[in-house]
Amino acid sequence: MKHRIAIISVMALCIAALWLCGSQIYYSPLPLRVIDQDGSGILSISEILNARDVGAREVAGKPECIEYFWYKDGSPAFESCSGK
Ligand SMILES: [Ca+2]
Repeated sequence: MKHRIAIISVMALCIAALWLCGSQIYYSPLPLRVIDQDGSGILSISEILNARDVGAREVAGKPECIEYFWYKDGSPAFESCSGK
């Protein structure tokens, strides 16, 4: 019985961790290639946790564009233009 409870607890933790990672990626305004900051092709835990740590600001001279920047240092992460 104790083993069953331990297994169920570990499974619940794994599901919660997967849900957290998935929601971080899903709700991030950044594309996966930008979230993968080191370009390794694999998203690390720190990259996933940073995925939503971005702000948005207008781009001077480009009213149709929004620049996403990293909160940690204000450096630009990604620019999205509506293409009008
Ligand atoms: Ca990576």
